[in-house]
Amino acid sequence: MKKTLLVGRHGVGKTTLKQALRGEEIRYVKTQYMLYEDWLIDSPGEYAEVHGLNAAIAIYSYESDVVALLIAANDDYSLFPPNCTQMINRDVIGIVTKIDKAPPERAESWLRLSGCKRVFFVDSHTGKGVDELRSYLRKR
Ligand SMILES: Nc1nc2c(ncn2[C@@H]2O[C@H](COP(=O)(O)OP(=O)(O)OP(=O)(O)O)[C@@H](O)[C@H]2O)c(=O)[nH]1
Ligand SMILES: [Mg+2]
Repeated sequence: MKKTLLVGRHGVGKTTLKQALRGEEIRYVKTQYMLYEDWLIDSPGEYAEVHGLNAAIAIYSYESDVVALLIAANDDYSLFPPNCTQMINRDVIGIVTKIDKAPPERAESWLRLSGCKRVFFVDSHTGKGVDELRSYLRKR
C-alpha cells in the first residue's frame, strides 16, 4: 500500500477511517501523537490546527507517498487555505468524511479549492466509500 498521511482537524474522523481501511473494530481512540504504523500515518488534529505544531505534519509528509486532507461533510469551516496543495511535493487527495451526516458538496468544494484533484467520500461507520479509497491507495 502507498504510505498515506491523514491530516485534518480534531474529530474529523482520521482514526476511524484508519480503522475502517484496515478492517478493524471501530472504536473511539484519541490520537495523542503521530502514529506511524505500516502504511498509514495518523496525526492528532491539533497538529493541523495549532500553527506551532504544523512542522510535524510537514516532516511526516516527506515520509509518505500520499497526503490525504480530510474535511467532514458537516464541518462549517475548512482548515486548508486555497491552493495549499502546491506546498506539498507528494500526491495529495481530499477525503470527505461523515457523509452520513450532511450533503458532501460543500466540503468537496473546499477540498477542490485547496487543490485536491481527486476527492473521495466515506462513511467509516458503514464502510461506504472505503473500498474505493483502499483500492486507490493500493500500489500498482
Ligand atoms: N457519523 C459518523 N461519525 C464518524 C465518522 N467518522 C468518524 N466519526 C466519529 O467522529 C468522532 C471522532 O472520530 P476520530 O476518528 O477519533 O477523529 P480524529 O480525526 O482521529 O480526531 P483526533 O484524533 O482528535 O485528531 C468519533 O466519535 C467517530 O465515531 C463517519 O464517517 N460518520
Ligand atoms: Mg485520531
